[in-house]
Amino acid sequence: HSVGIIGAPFSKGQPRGGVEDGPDRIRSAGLVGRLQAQGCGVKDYGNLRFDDVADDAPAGRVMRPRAVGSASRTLAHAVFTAKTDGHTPVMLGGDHSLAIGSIHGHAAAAGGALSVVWVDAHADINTPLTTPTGNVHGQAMSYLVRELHSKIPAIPHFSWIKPCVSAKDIVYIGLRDVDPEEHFILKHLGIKVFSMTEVDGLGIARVMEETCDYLFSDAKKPIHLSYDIDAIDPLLAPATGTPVVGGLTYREGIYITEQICQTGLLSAVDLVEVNPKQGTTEAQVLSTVQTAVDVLLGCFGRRRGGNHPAGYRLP
Ligand code: DIR
Ligand code: MN
Ligand code: MN
Ligand code: MN
Repeated sequence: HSVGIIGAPFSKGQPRGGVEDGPDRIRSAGLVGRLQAQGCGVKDYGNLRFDDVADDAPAGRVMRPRAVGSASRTLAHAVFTAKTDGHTPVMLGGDHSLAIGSIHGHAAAAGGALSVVWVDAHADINTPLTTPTGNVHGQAMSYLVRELHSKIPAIPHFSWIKPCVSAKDIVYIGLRDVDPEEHFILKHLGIKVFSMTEVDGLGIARVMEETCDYLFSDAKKPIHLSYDIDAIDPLLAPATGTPVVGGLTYREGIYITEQICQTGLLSAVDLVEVNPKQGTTEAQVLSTVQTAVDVLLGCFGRRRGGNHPAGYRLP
């Protein structure tokens, strides 16, 4: 594997400061060295710099539309470049509005259809007209899904965004805080959802088996894994903007990545919503950041049963 790390210190898809420190904190926890130690090539593209937008009045309910639209466009280009350089992009957020750019850039580079596995406490599929908060991190998916295109009004700095994912190519895992309008959208479009209720009922092994069966029922497509750290239980990952009780355990959260890695189809990853300022102690921040690192190591071949390099010989 060759991993292309893209830091995206962006927070304007939601109201809380601090999430822009996610990329550097995740790097400081040793991400690059640990990926290399498990045999991954790593190119760190560093942190993106996002344009300041002076006048960014809401567009209808949508908050800070110009900053969000332009940051995601910058990120889309960076992901496209990393992909065409031959790397598997790992976008370190920043908030989840960035998935608009990440998935858009990935789809452009892949040239054909993608599967999206969205691991999150939230569905992030409010449209600009249903959003209760105006925060784009709660709307990211709505701009990407083809079947919602007619429900998306024009928004300044969003006109470059073309829907690039089909509803049937999406799987959600970990949901436990879904707005009524989002729930209607998920049902209406027949989107595959493994909420925490299904994780409880089936167990994570069945959930991942069914996820893979579902995604591979037609053509095997490259997988975009968009992993919101708030999918993990806040007892372990408290340093995030919108924690929700009753989340994935460490073991469930890592098992998801091991199984996605096993498919051999993982093609890009987002790790978002690590917000060091939302931790009340340094221990809380470290627990969140270390969990994020382990999620990423699991995406790129780390197995809890152990690993050894190909061609290893006993001395
Ligand atoms: C809520 C909260 N559904 C919204 N969403 C997210 O703002 O649309 N919180 N993503 O993290
Ligand atoms: Mn999210
Ligand atoms: Mn979330
Ligand atoms: Mn969120």
